[in-house]
Amino acid sequence: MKIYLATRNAHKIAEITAALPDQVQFLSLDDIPCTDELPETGDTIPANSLQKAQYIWDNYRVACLSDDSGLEIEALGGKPGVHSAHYAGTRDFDKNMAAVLQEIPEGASRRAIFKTVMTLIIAGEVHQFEGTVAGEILPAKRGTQGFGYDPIFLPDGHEKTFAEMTTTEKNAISHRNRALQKLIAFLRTNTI
Ligand code: ITT
Repeated sequence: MKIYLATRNAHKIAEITAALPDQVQFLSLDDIPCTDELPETGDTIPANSLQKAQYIWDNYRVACLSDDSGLEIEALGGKPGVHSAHYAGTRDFDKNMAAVLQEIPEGASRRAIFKTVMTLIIAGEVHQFEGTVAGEILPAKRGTQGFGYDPIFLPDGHEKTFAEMTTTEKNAISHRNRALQKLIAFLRTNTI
């Protein structure tokens, strides 16, 4: 089956396509073609995820999958959360990491979770899948791979940050892949 991926984030596309089974043909928004900016005005990650997929379904009536993700830091009351992409006012990953590192109070918990909510719309029916991974926020960046907050996130039980891992290593444990595995199980039993 064909699923259009409702995202403009090339890093997400790489991680998702690496994990999707062969029976699923992944297509991009350019294949529709759709050049519109996807709406993301919700207050929560699930709401934003739904908004992006619903926009594609409503306008193009194609099976689609969106991914809305964020980093929730305990000491910051769950921020940056739904605002992860533009936390410091821009999409600059270094500025966003610097902002959260500066805001975590001295001596406070450094516990955090990465969360992904994927929304699949097939034949107008909405299905959501959530994946999370817990870890610690390091005081300084480590590693150059991945994207976003990967250099400051050390997943529990691992010695490497997400930015020190290959895509395969990150995919084995990531929030995104945990959501994807639920999606794949759903597709296996329901549509493909
Ligand atoms: P689309 O809406 O087009 O999918 P986006 O980059 O705007 O792309 P989000 O709204 O979901 O995506 O924002 C997620 C932000 O959270 C992203 O820009 C990163 O800063 C961060 N993020 C999400 N997943 C991440 C991951 O696996 N590793 C590191 N940071 C991540």
